[in-house]
Amino acid sequence: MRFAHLSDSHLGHRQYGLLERENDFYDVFARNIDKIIEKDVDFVIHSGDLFDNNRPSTEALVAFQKALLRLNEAKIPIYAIAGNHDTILRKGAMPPQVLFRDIGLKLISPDRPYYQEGAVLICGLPYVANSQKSVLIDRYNQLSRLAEKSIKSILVSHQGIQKYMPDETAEIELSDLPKNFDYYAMGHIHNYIEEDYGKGKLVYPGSMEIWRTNESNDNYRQFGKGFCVVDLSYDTPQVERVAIDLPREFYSEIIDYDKFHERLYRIKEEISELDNKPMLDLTVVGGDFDSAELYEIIQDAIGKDVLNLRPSFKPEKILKQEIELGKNKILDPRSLVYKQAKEKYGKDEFGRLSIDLLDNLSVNKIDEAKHFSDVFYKEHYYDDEANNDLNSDNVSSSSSSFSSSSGSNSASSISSDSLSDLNHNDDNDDNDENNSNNLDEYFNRNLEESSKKDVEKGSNMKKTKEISLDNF
Ligand SMILES: [Mn+2]
Repeated sequence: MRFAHLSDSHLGHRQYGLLERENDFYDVFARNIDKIIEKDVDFVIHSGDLFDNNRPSTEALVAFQKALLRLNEAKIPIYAIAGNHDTILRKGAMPPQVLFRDIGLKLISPDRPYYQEGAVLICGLPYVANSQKSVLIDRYNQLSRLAEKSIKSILVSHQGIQKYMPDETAEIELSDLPKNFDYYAMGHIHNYIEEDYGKGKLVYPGSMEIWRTNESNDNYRQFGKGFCVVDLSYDTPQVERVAIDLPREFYSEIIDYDKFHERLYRIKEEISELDNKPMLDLTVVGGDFDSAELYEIIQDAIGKDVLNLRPSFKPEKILKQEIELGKNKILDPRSLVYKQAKEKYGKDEFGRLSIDLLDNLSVNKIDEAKHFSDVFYKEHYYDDEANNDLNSDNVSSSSSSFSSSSGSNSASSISSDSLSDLNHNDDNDDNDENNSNNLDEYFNRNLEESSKKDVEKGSNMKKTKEISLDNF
């Protein structure tokens, strides 16, 4: 029994507002599907963030439709969950994946939490937000009980695990995952991660393209971008990494001013060999120079040969300032609000709620933020009876819109709760990416002002959007 595991394809992402980059994402997705068909696997699992946002463009929908039809033709079923990017948080709201259910997509959702594929149980759930951690853990445990009865089992989940995340705002610890699955088909983290866990393997295949500039460094150089082919016929699953070439190179370089001219010349030579214009991020550090002048030199030398040029400059005096600012500079806003809320109210839950509020308010999602506060309030301050009312209310709304005509296999104990309402989506689909330097700079200057004024008013000023905050 062999299957392909992929994740975080982010169809529809138009990096830096460039149509070429949007097409790159479609192109690489199609080539991943080609390769999967060539590998002749028994089925496919997609672990979320199929689309870059919860209202995908027609182009993005068609890109997936094409892939699905080709998999159908090859008689390879595909299972999927929704990630934080492609779900909608509202009672009864449907993720775009629902569109494809009738043409073969096997959507794993609260209404249909598991499927049986031969001897393999495939179960899972869509992304669950930070403040709903207890719900997530309950759900994992329910699914774990199903797995106990199965010969082979796969858990599909789109969450961040603390151990692999750079900040302190992941939803779960590694040990929160039940230990009795054979394979943990994870999504959300864009790096490639493969590890033994319990009796099986835990894998993040990573994103399929470089979605954020810093992904060009991470471990992309070592493992590439792509998917995994997993063979379940061994005691411990065998995982084969399949890297798929990206449509264009992505350079992200830090150059000492001393070596600037030499290195620029080398880059010019390198990129002249490439078939497609690369993306280029250059940071020049140290020394005493005029940034505008240097910018012109770079632009003249290679401006025409790259698709996108993003230079930044840190001459000696700026470097000095950064050292003086010290540690605060590397604190990201999510970690900061998390820490402050946790300290102030003495409980982890408050920290988690504050992250959800920040994520949503910073992109003007007032309704969603309100939803989180409501759920949180009801969970923590209502008595049990009121809580039950809340749950039964959610049952009717989620099953009326979500249940599929053929959803016969779902376990009623699992499907009858409110997870569909707890989906969370950053929807950070603005075209302009922030690199961390800009973010830090901005953060140091404006956090206090903007968080007081803009967030309280509930208006999404452009500035708050600039500090919008999803990592993945
Ligand atoms: Mn993602």
